[in-house]
Amino acid sequence: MKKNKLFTGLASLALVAGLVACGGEDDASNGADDGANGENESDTNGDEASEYSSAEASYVIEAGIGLNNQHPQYEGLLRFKEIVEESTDGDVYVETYHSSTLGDDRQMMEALQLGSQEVTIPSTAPITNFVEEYAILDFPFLFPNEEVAMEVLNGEVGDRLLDALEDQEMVGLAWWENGYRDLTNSVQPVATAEDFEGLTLRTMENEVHLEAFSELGANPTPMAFGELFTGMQQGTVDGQENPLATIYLEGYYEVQDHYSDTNHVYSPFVFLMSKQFYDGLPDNYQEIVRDAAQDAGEFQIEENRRQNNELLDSLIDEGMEYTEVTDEAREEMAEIVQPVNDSFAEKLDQDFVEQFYDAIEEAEQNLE
Ligand code: TK8
Repeated sequence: MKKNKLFTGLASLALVAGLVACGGEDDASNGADDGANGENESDTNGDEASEYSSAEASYVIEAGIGLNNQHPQYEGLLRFKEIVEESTDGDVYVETYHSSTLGDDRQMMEALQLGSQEVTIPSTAPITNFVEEYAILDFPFLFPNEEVAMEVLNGEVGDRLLDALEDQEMVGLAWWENGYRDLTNSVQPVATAEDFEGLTLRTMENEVHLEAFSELGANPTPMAFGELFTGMQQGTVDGQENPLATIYLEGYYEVQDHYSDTNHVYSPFVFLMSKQFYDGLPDNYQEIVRDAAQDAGEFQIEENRRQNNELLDSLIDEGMEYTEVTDEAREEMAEIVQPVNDSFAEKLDQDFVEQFYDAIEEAEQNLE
């Protein structure tokens, strides 16, 4: 990725300033108790405290995410806002919206294409509806760990995936991280592949996920993230799968009984900007938003991993029953869904698939 030294320097200065300014803000680790859906109601969408204002800015970025304001993704977005506003002395202003108020991942991407919204940070799964190569990221049990995943995404194949977004009127500025996905449900403890049988599970809007969960014997139902809490509450679905931080911070323990650390698929986020908007920015501002997305992403990834690793006890405290999934059980699940991976891999560009698998192998060796 191209980097301009001057602006990288500016961005990291702003980052330090941001760290200081940030102290004492929302405490994400215990915020989930604040609202029925894990939200902190006192926080107004679009209007986060800032010394700058949209009225004085030449460019206003409307940035929306699906998760609530307790999630590290929102903290990362606030970091992006700080860096961009400080680096441009308020000439680029960022309005931040959480909890799907601007729409769900897919709708927000469509708004980016139209140029009616400037930024969103979706999970990659719904991107397959725009660029089919993204399907490879949804293959269950593909990446052995988060470090390998990030090494691959930040390398050549990852760049190739980001570049492919331009034909879809979007610019991919950086990889962020959602994390390994785990299962929750209200019917039965799930410890092995057999336990998926008959469960109605909400999945993201993605063919690989639909087929993989069918293969495991579940009844997958694609549903927008914003409808999920109500879907579980009303019993439209028995369960869902998301990383631990989401499960806890969105308050799913209020409507779900069982949690299993299936770790069945690694889920990246990608920081997207409307191409129309990006192309209209002067070169130095393009550098600033690019570096800010990258730097804020590094912070987001660190915070996200910390919470994904630490929140299990809190989830149990809230009354969820934890079922441990053994490596052996994961291997059995992986074997069952392998034909799904293989059949999707056949449909994709073969050079790309090969390049992708090679990159995983190489990253594993480098990180050994
Ligand atoms: C939030 C989504 C969410 C994803 C999902 O907009 O839909 O389950 O995991 O994080 O991107």
